This record gives sequence, structure tokens and C-alpha cells, in this order.
Amino acid sequence: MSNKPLFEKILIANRGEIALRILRACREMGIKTVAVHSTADADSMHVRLADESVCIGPAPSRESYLNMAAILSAADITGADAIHPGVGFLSENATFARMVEEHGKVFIGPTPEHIEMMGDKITAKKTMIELKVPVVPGSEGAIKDEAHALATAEQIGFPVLIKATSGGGGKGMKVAYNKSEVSQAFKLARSEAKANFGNDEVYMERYLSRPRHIEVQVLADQYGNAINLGERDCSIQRRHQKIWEEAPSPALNNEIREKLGSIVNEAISKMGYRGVGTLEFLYENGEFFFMEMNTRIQVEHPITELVTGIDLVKEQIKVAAGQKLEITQQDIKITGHAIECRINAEHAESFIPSPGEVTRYHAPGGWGVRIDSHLYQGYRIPPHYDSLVAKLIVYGHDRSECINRVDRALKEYVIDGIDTIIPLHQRLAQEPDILSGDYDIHWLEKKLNS
Ligand code: MV4
Repeated sequence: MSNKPLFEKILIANRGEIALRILRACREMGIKTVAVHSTADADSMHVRLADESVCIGPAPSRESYLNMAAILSAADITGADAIHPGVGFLSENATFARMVEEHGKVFIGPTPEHIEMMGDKITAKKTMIELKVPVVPGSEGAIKDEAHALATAEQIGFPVLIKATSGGGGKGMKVAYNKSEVSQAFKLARSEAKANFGNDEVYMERYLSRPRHIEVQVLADQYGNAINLGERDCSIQRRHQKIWEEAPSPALNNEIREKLGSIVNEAISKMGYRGVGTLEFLYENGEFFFMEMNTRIQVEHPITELVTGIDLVKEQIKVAAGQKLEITQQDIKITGHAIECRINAEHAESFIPSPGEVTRYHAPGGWGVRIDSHLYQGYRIPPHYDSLVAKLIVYGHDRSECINRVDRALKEYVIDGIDTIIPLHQRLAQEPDILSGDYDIHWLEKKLNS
């Protein structure tokens, strides 16, 4: 075998369903696992199933899952040769990736340089322009002052959107519909950016009023081989939290999919990117505009796995170990349709978080149903973390079968003792606009307010 050996032991620097997802991939690859956990997660499923576990601190994330020194110590003590950061927490932290490398261990992700490059949204956009990826028309770089903001807005044309350079997730974003709103929007975006990211730099784009959020999954090795695994439509969201995701997007045809795919492959290969990644686009009136690139595995990765048959976490681990990608673009065939319903422990109407004990638990099953969840009967959901507690991921031979199966599986799902947003998903699976695929990024919020 010419390929490099895999890791012997991976430390999983995360919690909840994603820690379990990574653990399962490791087990199937014959790699030993180390779970790390806060005191609040001692009874967690990923801790129970891991070969070894280390408590890394108290409940607050800052002192545990974000505690770089504690995680590195846990890796040293257990002799782990690689660290998988999962999603959120330290997964896009270039400083952490660098520290892991300096410790002589492998960070399962891209290089710190690529994380940094994509973390700075102006640099990310400039990079994509050079690589011939279409971007939203906007300012060339940062907006320096109010006069610069006004001049740029008039050049771009209204409405315009001011965004934080270090942003993401919608924080530090302000729209201006006309000249008189520019200075206020600029000042607000600046102060929000400063408060949220410690960096008040902002830039400007033309504001797209009714786009879809379509993202492309990529996978690359360190030898310049880059492929894409098609797109996901993540337009059904609330307050920048995705709720329901689909693959493929109901809005695209094969011609436009392949055109976008080849642009993306070439860009990723030329960047020298290694690992899994996602390019986020806004799609409006048949046009794509690059927004941001995520340099991690994403929560919604399983829908891509179902329509391609490829285990993204295993591939991510293999390329991090320095292996050459064995899959080519010709091997990728998008077959059927997949939908992910994110089950949050929140009230389905008020969205008030609902931690506490799961008194009864029964997960759906049958053909085409996958559950990624760390829940079990008697588990106490701690109040300190993200409210995502399960993902219902459904496959169908076509979109219509997939939606009928989502509806059927939701009716089987029993989670008692806490509130979940299952009733919201039941509603979505019946909505005419969802059935026809006619929705954009504002659809859900409009629906909830009506
Ligand atoms: C935009 C946009 C409209 N026009 N950029 C939101 C989060 C950040 N990642 C980028 N976002 C947006 N950028 C232009 N030029 C609308 C959004 C946006 C959005 C994007 C994707 C998914 C949900 C969203 C909800 C509100 C606004």
C-alpha cells in the first residue's frame, strides 16, 4: 500500500451528536478514541462509548470545550496522535490548529493558514475573485469611514449590506435601503462587529433581497486533488440557525450544478486546500454569489453522505493523515434526495430552550431513516450548550418520497420530558411551499410571523 498509515488514536474535542458521529467513524476505521468532556457531560453518550475519556473542566464552554491547554494536555496524557475538533468550539480556530501541530499532533482539518484566510471574509472574497469564483458585487476591501461608505453605496447601487470582516452568522450585518440610511448602518455594523468579534472592520455588498442559501461540499487531499459532492439547500432557517436542509437543492438543474461544481473544484485545487470544506453561496435569479467558506465538517453533512454514499468524516480523517484521495469527480453520482430535520430541545413556537430529563425516548427507523443523536432515555440535557439534540436524516429515491418519509418518521419519534421542535417539522412536511420547493432564506421567518 502506497498510502500513509492512519492514526492509532484520535481525541474528539467536542460533545453531543457530532462527537458520537466522529466516534462511530473512528471505530469503523479501527482507530481508538478519546472523549473529552465537561463536568456537565460526564453521563454523555460519547463519553460512554469512547475507549478513554478525560474531564477537561467545568460546565461553561470557555473553561472546557474551548480550553485549548486542557484539551492538549488530555491528548498528551492519552497519547492521541490526532485531534478532531468537530463543529463549533475550536473547529475554525487557527491558533488551536497551530498549537496542535506544534505539539506534534495532527489537527483534523485544513492548515492554520487556510483557516485564517477564510476566517477573514475580505481575504476570503479576494481569494475567490482571483480564483474566478463569482462573488456579490461590493467594496474592494474594508470601508474606512462614513464618506467612503456613502461613495461605495452609490457606486454599488441600493440596497446595500454592511458586513463584519470577522463576521459570520449574521452578527454585525446592517442593510441600508437609501443614502440617508448609510451612515447609521455603517456605525451600527461597526459597533456590533467590535462587540462580537473584537474587530470593527466592515465591508459592503449589494444586498440580495430574496436569495436561497446553497452550499457546495468539497473534499481535497494535500496533493492537489479536489472534488465536490454536490450542494445542499439550507434556506429554511431562523435567526441564522438552519432548521431543515436538503440535498440536492430543489432549485438547481444538472447543467447549473455541473458548472458551479467545476468552478469550485478548480478553486479548491488551486488554493492547495486540504480536508473537507463548504463554500456558501447566495443564489438569486439563476445567479450564484460566493459568501463564505467553512473550513470544517458541518452539522448538515449527512444529507450529502446519503445522496453520494460517501462517508465524509472517514474521508476527512484519511486526507488529514496525508492519504491520497481515492475518489475522483467521475465517481460522484448524486442519487435520490435527502432531508435533515434538526431537532432542537426548544419549544416549537416560542423557541425557548428546554433542557432537562428525557423521560421517554423512541427513535424512528425503517428504510431510509438515519438518526444522529446522543439522546437516550433518562439522559439529562444540560442547559449550558447548543440546543441541537438530534438530527433526523431521511433518504428517498426522489424528493416526494423523501418528504413523505420525513412525515412518517416524525410521527414515530417520541421524545418526552422536554420540548422539541418536532411539531414545527411536522408542519413543514405539510407546507405547500415546501412541497413545491418554492422558498428562500426569509420564508420560515415570514411564515412564523404570519
Ligand atoms: C447576504 C444577504 C444578502 N445579500 N449578503 C447572513 C449570514 C452571513 N453569513 C451572510 N448573510 C447574508 N448575506 C448579501 N450581499 C443575506 C444574508 C442572510 C442570510 C444568508 C444565508 C442564510 C440566511 C440568511 C438570513 C439573513 C440574511
